[in-house]
Amino acid sequence: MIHLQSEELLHKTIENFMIESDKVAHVQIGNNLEHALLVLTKTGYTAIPVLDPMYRLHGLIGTNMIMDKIIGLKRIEYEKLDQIPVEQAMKTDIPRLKINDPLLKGLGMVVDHGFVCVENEEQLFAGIFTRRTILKQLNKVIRNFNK
Ligand code: 2BA
Repeated sequence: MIHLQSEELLHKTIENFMIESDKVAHVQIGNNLEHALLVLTKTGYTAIPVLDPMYRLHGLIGTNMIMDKIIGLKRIEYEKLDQIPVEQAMKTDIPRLKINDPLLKGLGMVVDHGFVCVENEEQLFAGIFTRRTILKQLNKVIRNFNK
């Protein structure tokens, strides 16, 4: 029975476990690094998706990428923050999931990534699949297993 429960879980799709796009903090192409740093600081996340107005996913922007862009030879050049658009600092080579991908695929990906962006059939951003979500589910299965 317990084995069956975990089998059922692993055969569910990513759509059942993702954080929906309207609850995901993001920045838009064209926003500058000052705005991105503000969003990251206010939300408390270390990295968030970069989208365009059509909700297509272009990359991820994180505090480390912003700092890397403004570190000069002798000092941190904060005055550059409002001159550089996010697309010049974001990471574009990022893992992606589809809403219909099996949970097991997502599980493998969050071993190396804190979260993975999810796209729908129209290649539009649908949400994110996070390490916390899958750990919560596994925690439930393991606790039931021990009952
Ligand atoms: P981090 O920002 O590095 O956060 C690492 C973990 O710290 C999160 O794991 C979560 O457990 C906790 N955490 C950080 N900030 C939080 C906050 N404001 N509220 C609640 N918990 C917070 P996960 O939840 O597995 O998230 C993994 C990564 O996914 C995060 O890494 C962040 O980059 C991204 N993320 C998660 N939720 C997001 C959201 N609603 N919008 C944008 N990005 C999100």
